[in-house]
Amino acid sequence: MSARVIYLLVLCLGGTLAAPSTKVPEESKIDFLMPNVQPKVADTYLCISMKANTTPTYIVGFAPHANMEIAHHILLYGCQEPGSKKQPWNCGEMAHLSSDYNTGPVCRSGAQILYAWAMDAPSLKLPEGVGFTVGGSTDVKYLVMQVHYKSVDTFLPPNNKTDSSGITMTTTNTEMPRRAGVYLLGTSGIIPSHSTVYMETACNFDEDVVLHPFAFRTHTHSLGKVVSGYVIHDGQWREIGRQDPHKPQMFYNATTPGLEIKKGDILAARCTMQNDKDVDVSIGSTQNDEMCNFYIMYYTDGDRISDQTYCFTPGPTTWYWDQFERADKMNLAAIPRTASIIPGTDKVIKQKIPRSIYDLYGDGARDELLPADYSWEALSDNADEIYDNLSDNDAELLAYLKNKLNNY
Ligand code: IYT
Ligand code: CU
Ligand code: CU
Repeated sequence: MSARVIYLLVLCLGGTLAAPSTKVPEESKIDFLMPNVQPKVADTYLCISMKANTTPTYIVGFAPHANMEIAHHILLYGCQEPGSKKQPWNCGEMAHLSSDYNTGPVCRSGAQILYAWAMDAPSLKLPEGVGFTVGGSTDVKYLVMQVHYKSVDTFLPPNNKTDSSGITMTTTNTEMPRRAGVYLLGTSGIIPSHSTVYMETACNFDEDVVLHPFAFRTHTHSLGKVVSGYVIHDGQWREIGRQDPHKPQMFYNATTPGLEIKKGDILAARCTMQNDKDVDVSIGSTQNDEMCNFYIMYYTDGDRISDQTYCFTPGPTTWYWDQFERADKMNLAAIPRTASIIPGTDKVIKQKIPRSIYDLYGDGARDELLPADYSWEALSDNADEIYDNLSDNDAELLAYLKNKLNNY
């Protein structure tokens, strides 16, 4: 059953691509749906793949077919090679041993996100004349769709239902005047126990192509409070997007319309993370780890997209925006105050460090420690415990601060 559905899907895509191209864009709808799956373990992530054709196809629209009671999120990836040949397969961040499905990564190589849906969010509309190019000579040889089944009650007795959630894509063979792409900003790093830290990343945009960002997506696990992304042009910070990562993690319209990203500009993002746990949390791939991601969806006028597709920097406790090689061009005094404000609220979420560090340097020192809006607050709770119990990461944070102080 499942194999046949996939086979039909592949035939369908092949059929569309074989049609002769005409002047008027001829659009087709392609269903990319789960083949009546029945995951039995909560938090199962299932993937299916579809081969793209040898001639380019332009995806000009996405419509989700899902219901938030069943599918928590859907991600559409472009891959050079899919994570498995068996359909469907378990492609979760922590593959479940008890799963009925074969496990594997989403993509074996060349992963990039093309579309995201989550929790009954409305469908994303691409701007006029914009399409994602897949197949042909592009890096997208396969499309892979991942569906997150958070609760599996409907699949168990007595209901025993099956699911066919997915996406309907609107495609055409007619070349689109504008091409869409996705650029990912992220960090590595550590969020020390009982602290609030900024995970920051910055990169030069150094390509001879102008990007028009029109949508953005944020991604953290549970410790993210707010994620914001910017383009800095001649020392001026412009917000591409800012979101509470506890809201559905889909693509939202850019918060500043009409922005451009040009050669020589700096792209920057910050995740404000709060760790109230008794253990340090690192960036990593499982749900027990954290992530700090800011995705920019853009279009270009023409057929060329950015060759650079991502930017990752180390993050806390050693790397902040002021460590960037071109920090002098960032105008750190102009970091928007809102960078660490959750949309719809008005309080700046400041970095907080364990009392132990604060005690060592006191008020004056704290103010000297970090530039711009890097004001730190000392934690009042757990102060004594933490003081007696400096973890390795606190020690690292301390070393960093000491080093800063020595430079004055
Ligand atoms: C460590 C981390 O930040 N992982 C992210 C970013 C990432 C995206 C892709 C990493 C790799 C990729 O191929 I595409 I390697 C991460 O895993 N983000 C998740 C999805 O896996 C994409 C997310 O929902 O944004
Ligand atoms: Cu999900
Ligand atoms: Cu993640």
